[in-house]
Amino acid sequence: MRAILCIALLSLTACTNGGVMTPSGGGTQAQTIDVNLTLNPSSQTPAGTAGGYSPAVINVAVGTMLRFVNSDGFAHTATLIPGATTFPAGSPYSATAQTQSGSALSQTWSTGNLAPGASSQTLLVDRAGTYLYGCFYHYGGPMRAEIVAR
Ligand SMILES: [Cu+2]
Repeated sequence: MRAILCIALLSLTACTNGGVMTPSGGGTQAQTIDVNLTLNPSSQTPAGTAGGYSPAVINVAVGTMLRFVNSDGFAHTATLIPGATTFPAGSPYSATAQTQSGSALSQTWSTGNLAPGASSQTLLVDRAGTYLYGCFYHYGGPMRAEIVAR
């Protein structure tokens, strides 16, 4: 009985160390996208002009988790533009973007209003593909970016 407990504890320790050392491994550690219209400059991407999020294009592995953190001094959202391969010229959003929804990248999702300093829900990277998203308030800023899941 005592030996079994000891082995269990050793396994837990090994798991924790592995999770910290491996950027995309483990599954519990979410990758973070910084949300900041003030500090993240606009840049050109294959989908059009991005800005307000860092990185502007993030590469993630299927099976990992993503989270948005607002480091700006005012509110933003990060909201999927369903089915888009280039950024639409005008805002694609309705007021529903202001309410948090979704937990999987390939389905409809929005962080809702992210107050200064706030973190979003985690999104499971459930399916390979290119996902464009932006901010309900500052889409034309431009405030939009891209997630590439493989
Ligand atoms: Cu914004």
